[in-house]
Amino acid sequence: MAPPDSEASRRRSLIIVSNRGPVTYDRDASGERIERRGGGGLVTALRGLLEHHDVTWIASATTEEDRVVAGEGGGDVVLVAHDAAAYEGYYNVIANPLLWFVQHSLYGLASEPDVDRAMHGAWRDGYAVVNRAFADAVVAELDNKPDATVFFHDYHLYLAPRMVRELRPDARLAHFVHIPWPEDWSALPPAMRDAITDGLLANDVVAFHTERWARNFTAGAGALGRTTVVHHPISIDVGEFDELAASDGVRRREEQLWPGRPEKLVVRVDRTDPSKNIVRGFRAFGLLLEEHREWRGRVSMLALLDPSRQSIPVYADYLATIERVASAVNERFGEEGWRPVELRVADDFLQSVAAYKQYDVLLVNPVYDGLNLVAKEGPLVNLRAGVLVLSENAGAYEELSSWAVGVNPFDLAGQADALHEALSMGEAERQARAEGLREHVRMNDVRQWIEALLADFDQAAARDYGVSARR
Ligand code: GDG
Repeated sequence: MAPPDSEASRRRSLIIVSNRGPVTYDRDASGERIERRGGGGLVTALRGLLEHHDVTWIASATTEEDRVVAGEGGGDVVLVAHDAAAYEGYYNVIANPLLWFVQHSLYGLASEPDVDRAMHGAWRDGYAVVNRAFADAVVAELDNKPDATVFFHDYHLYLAPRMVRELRPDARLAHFVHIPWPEDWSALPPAMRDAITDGLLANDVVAFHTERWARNFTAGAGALGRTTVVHHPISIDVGEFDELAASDGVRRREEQLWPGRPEKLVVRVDRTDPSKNIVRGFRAFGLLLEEHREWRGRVSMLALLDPSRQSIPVYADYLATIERVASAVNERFGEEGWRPVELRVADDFLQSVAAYKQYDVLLVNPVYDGLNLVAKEGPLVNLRAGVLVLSENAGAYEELSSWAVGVNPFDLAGQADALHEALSMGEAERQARAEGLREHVRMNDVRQWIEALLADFDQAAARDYGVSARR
């Protein structure tokens, strides 16, 4: 075997494995198959790989037509059709909410989680079964591409790497965890948390966005064995965003964004997820209006919220609370001709980009967040030297803190103060901070993220080569 080529730009053989894939299929009214581009930051970030490398992408079949495509086999996208009951347990009981809640520290431990028989059943007959189906699909693909690096994504797939490793001891495996890695996993029974750690440690490379998450993982994992733990923050496709910001669709939405906009606009853009801390954001804004009468009638908060995971009761409840608290702020402070909070619950990505261009303050205050792409996208295209108010628990804070106004996400008073500071900041300071953010994002495009990871895969492969050469 020749030593692996370390040149980062050469064409590679990759198998990407993620729950959601780059495309989903449906049928139109006439019965013709149609292809839809998958959403989300992950798919956008990885799409660049498709152009330059030999990539097979393995993902779950999520529509009826996906299942038909899965049965046909072949192609660069392999869709795995799961048993419906297994998928329900895997996705709606274990991955979201249990793992998501543990990893974002969202549980109030006095009353939740209840790891009851049903949850143990969902772990065994859902999460493990779906992970096994993914592992089998990876092993079948490795038979076609034995030199490929397998690149797993996220918390849906913690068990699959160990399952693959047992069947293919020499496979090259890597895993990127897109969400936080907390210090405290004690809400999970030991068998579950040990299986998660063991699954990840079957990889040659385990990667996180930040040093903080990587450090927590390393501290809890014990002996790392063959695994290298690294951290590289994901980023955005700067060229694509520049084009998008200048596009007709975004310009049209900018004109419609807020006829008769107030003097100052605070914007937030989020999925309706409890980790995003939307309710505390409204409460902090209410506190600002209570304590600083001078802002009444002059500043409004525009919240563009993409409805998320509404089949999970806690998510449906959270959206109801969002609507209630936004109304309460409006009832208390609203006046003829001025609405304090404008809430729009819709999936309209172009509207989000339009709002990025127009904010005076961008509020990104998650309880915890693996990274948070909004904190990079907004400053890249903003036209008003707007100020970023950023949670210290967002992964992006590690990179962006020197230009942002930092907040603790639980500190309502602190967030109200931060909003006041951001709204009152002088022009020169706002310009300097906005420029710092923009330049940082420009210089650290998503390509840097991918190249850094590919270099890590090379290093791991070189190390394995060294080991086998010595044998
Ligand atoms: C996870 C981690 C990590 C905006 N409006 C709409 C819409 N967007 C786009 C944004 C942005 C994306 O959605 C949201 O990305 P985030 O990073 O803020 O958050 P998560 O969805 O929680 O992503 C996160 C990320 O993975 C990548 O590793 O940064 O920490 O939680 O790109 O522009 N998308 C849709 N409709 C909209 O109206 N579909």
